[in-house]
Amino acid sequence: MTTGTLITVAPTGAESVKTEVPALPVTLDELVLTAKECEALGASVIHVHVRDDEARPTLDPGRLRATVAALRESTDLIVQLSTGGAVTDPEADRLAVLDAAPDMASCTMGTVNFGDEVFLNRWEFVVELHTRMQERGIVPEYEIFDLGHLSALQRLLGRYGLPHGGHVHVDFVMGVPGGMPGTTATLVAAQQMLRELPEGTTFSATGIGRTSLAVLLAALSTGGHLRVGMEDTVTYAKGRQVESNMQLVARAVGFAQLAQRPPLNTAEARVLLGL
Ligand code: KMH
Ligand code: ZN
Repeated sequence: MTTGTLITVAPTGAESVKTEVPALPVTLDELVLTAKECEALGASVIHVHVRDDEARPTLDPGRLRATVAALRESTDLIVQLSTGGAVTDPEADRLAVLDAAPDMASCTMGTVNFGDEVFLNRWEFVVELHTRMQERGIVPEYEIFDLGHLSALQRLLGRYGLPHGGHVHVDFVMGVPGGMPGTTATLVAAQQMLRELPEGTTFSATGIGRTSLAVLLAALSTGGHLRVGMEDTVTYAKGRQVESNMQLVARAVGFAQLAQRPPLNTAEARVLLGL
């Protein structure tokens, strides 16, 4: 049965530079304002990376705690902190993200070439993230950058058990140079592999850069959910910069409604994700 659409906004990320992308929300005030506006449009989850006073990515524990508190105070959004951080972040800092006690956190299922860099996710590190989240009642979103990451997830769940809440939700992050391509054929292949995972496993999909629309349409037509935002896409159309995260969320909501899969509200999203 096809359900409504879970829409996640990823407003900031760790890669874009504020001076090159002035609309990127980097301060707490900018983030909270964006969050409120995206929630009003139909987003129900926010995937959060924070920045320091110079707008550089940071995993500063105090900032992460303050961000979780501010988002909870001003919105009903499900707060998902990134444990991916930036490619330069050490494992200890990435694990310490969980100390900010978010509702959800990302958990990337393997190492991937990431443009000219490497996004390192050793097996032991992934196991540590998964088991700490189980102990602390934090719901993971398993980030899948390549098809082999789904086999790693099958192995993880087989050895260490289901996540807190019992529901498995993955996000296909497609179109990263070095990861799986952002095409319909690849998305269908990834979706087919979900058959090897626990029944009821759900997926969102994210197309980086110019793959965003192809991935969005493929996800909607295969029963998937959507992640959009300036973490993943800063070009709205050829020659046209994204003006705001709201513009991307509004476009996703429009497509979801056309597909007769309207956005889930935050209460419905909590039920879907086992929160
Ligand atoms: N910034 C990337 C290196 C995540 O948030 O968990 C990792 C990333 C994935 O964005
Ligand atoms: Zn991220």
